[in-house]
Amino acid sequence: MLGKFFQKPAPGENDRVPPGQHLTKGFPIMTYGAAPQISIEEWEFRIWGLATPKVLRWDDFMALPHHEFTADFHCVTRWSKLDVKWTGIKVTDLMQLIEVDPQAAHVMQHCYGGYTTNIPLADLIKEENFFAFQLFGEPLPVEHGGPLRLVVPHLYAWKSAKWINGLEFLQREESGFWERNGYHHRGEPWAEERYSL
Ligand SMILES: Nc1nc2c(c(=O)[nH]1)N[C@H]1C(S)=C(S)[C@@H](COP(=O)(O)O)O[C@H]1N2
Ligand SMILES: [Mo]
Repeated sequence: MLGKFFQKPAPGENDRVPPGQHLTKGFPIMTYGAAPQISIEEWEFRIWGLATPKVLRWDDFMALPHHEFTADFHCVTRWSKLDVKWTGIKVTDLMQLIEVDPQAAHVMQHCYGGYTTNIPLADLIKEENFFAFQLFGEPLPVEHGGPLRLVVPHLYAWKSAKWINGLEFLQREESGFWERNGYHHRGEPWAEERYSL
């Protein structure tokens, strides 16, 4: 018999939960180290590596079109949260402002606080990826990456850098923080790309 507290997924939700994941209604905070506090006045976003170097201030970034996004969120520690509501800026819109060398095939995401995570360029520039500055209609809380974080819905959430402050374009893949510590290089939840062997 099913226990009283067993949360049976609603019809249609089951097929949205990748293998080995369970649903959570809350939104856990997963941060390695302390959350950095950055004011909008001091905030900067840098482009470097195999791209024309550029520094964007908060107002430059916010001048890009704003959109609402609903996305599922999958942490490699086995929780998933469906239908997270964000407001943000499409990665593809940011890409219009920057000039990338045709040799670039990988990207390192850099953050305030020193966290890094690598991503193939093709996985970064998907139409559904965005830089979020609101969560459920409120300014993005600091602990969830405010003032601005990346969200890459099709990969495990360690690829969604909180407090992101730069993109370094690379020819070859390099390892970010968790990838150096054994996490998978790509991290596709439907293929359970959790750890590297
Ligand atoms: N800068 C930074 N970004 C980060 C992390 C981090 O520790 N530092 N943790 C990652 C991991 S493992 C996950 S699951 C998600 C968690 O996002 P949340 O804390 O908003 O749930 O952020 C990712 N982005
Ligand atoms: Mo995570």
